[in-house]
Amino acid sequence: VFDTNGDGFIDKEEFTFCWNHWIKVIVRPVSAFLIVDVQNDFISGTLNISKCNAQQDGSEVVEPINHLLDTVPFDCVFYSLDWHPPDHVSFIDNVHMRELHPSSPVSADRAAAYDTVIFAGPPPMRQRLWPRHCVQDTWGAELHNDLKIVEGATKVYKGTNPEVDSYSVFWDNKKLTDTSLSTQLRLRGATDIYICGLAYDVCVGATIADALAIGYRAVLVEDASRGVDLADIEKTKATIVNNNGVIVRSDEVLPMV
Ligand code: VGL
Ligand code: ZN
Repeated sequence: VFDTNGDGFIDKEEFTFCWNHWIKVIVRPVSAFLIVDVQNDFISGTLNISKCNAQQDGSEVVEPINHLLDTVPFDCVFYSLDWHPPDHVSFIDNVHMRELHPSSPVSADRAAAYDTVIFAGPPPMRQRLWPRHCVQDTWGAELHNDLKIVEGATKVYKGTNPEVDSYSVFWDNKKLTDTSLSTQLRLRGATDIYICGLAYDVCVGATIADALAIGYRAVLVEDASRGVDLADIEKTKATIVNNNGVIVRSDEVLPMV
């Protein structure tokens, strides 16, 4: 990250930048708590993760998240929302709206939810298809009713471009546009991001990968996250650890004394 000119070495300016960053992280940490996509559709609606391969109950994240919000004095709190227009590219029932690339592993007529197709583009774009979910201003897109919404928190909307999906809360999958999250974190001088929510192996995983790539100290709160696929959850964990992220239980995130 700090080899900004990509020559394989950390030169003097790069070292100074790196040092200024890390000394701040160590001496004066500023924490952000990011609650990813705890929305009705993922818990009991059209993309109910309890019906997916891992059969996990998404509603179980609500209690540990509320407990963290009540007990830990995070410097700032963010709630992300998957927020799709009706003609979104990720919806299986929209697959006929756009041309597929000849190399697509499945044709539009045979494609089913959870399959991956390649849209023609240009450029060609791989896309996993999902049941229609989190459509803007519908019940399915609302945050779970029991989730505590703290005062002064910021909501971050993603997946609003009909042509591109957005798993990470930082950027869409093609890195065309960033959400307000990067700006907000920079404005608040955040150094540490605690991430949790749904789905562990999709949006939570993509978000923590980006957070680590940017250079944040990133912590995944495991018991406050639930996912779609057990093998993918294991891959997500390995990626986090291999990139110097931390995985903790919510009872390990202690209020400061
Ligand atoms: C998500 C699938 C499709 C998520 C969003 O929030 O993890 N998963 N869109
Ligand atoms: Zn989505």
